[in-house]
Amino acid sequence: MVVQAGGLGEVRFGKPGDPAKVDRTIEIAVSDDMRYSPDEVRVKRGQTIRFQVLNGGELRHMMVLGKLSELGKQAELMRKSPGTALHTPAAISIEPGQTGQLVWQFTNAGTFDFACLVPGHLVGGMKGKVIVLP
Ligand SMILES: [Cu+2]
Repeated sequence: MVVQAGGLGEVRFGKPGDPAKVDRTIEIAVSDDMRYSPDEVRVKRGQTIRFQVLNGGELRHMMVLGKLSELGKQAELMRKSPGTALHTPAAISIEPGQTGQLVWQFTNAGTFDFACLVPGHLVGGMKGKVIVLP
């Protein structure tokens, strides 16, 4: 089954950013205790953010932007069918010991979410918030 990017609502929370026009870099550490640190970030509408995500654990982790309800559905789908491809530009997968980069432009104000969709991780609490200020 193919899940289209629109299923994660990326039109509401922004679009892929231009790596040459990054306004701000935000470092986030992930670990096998199913936490992002920090797990809440604040940005301004229109800003292009480079998320630099360091996986200090021994498991693979992900950072997928979206709305929590949709991320939860996607996580459930991936748990049931582990081969399910995730078709959204708003996602990175980070191998243990690696740093992943996700450049994203937040075009609308609001509160959005991010989560790890590796099976069992979101239900284990692996999620965070992006607050986009007007
Ligand atoms: Cu994870």
